[in-house]
Amino acid sequence: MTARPTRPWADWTHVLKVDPDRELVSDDTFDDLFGCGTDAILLGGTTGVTESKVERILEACAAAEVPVYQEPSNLDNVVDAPRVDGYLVPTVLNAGDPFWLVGAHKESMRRYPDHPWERTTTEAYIVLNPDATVATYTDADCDQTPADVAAYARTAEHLFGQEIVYLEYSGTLGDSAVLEAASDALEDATLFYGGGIGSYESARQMATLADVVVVGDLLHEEGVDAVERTVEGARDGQREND
Ligand code: 1GP
Repeated sequence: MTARPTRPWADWTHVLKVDPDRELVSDDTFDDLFGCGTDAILLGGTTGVTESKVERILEACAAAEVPVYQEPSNLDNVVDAPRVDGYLVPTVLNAGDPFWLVGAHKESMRRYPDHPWERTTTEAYIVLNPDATVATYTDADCDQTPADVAAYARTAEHLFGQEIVYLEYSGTLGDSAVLEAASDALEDATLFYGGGIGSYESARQMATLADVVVVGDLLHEEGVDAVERTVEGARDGQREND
């Protein structure tokens, strides 16, 4: 068996988050999606994701060369399949409900003792859009200054050993001062940014500060061509970042 790379996300610039509970726009196919230039596909959504919906997409991914990761949103939709290159499991640092910080994780250890833990990593989420479903779901305290977010980022990296810190503005474009504070605070951890990326320019802008930009809604609302423009923007932003 070929060894899987360690920390592959350190080489990513753009991730496409596919919500198994949502459809592609008409005319788009999964083959279009796999050819859009993204570095990885992340299967995840906050609500309505079931095992069978994830499996349907994994079947479509069978021949795709792009890496496919699952980001399970609850205990009921973890799919253990060889096609899944890895599992990125959110832990929400600013969750009001500790279930989303550690409780769900403990239950997953109880329920899935034989899960492929060797290809499973946590992502330290900081949820920052109070109007997002994920904020309601986790009862997140989104009232965070740039200094707070920097402190969370350092906590994640230095105390909790997190390899990925994820600023989550799902549904809206985030505050670049907050993103910059997180970027400055981190040493080796990879900074993911997600939320409201809808154009070449917004992807470029966020990729000048984040290591990886995550695009979600755009795929389901405007389609693969629009996502391709964000891949170009992210690559250009990353070059400015280097
Ligand atoms: C959502 O961070 C991702 O979890 C991407 O956000 O859907 O707003 O692009 P959008």
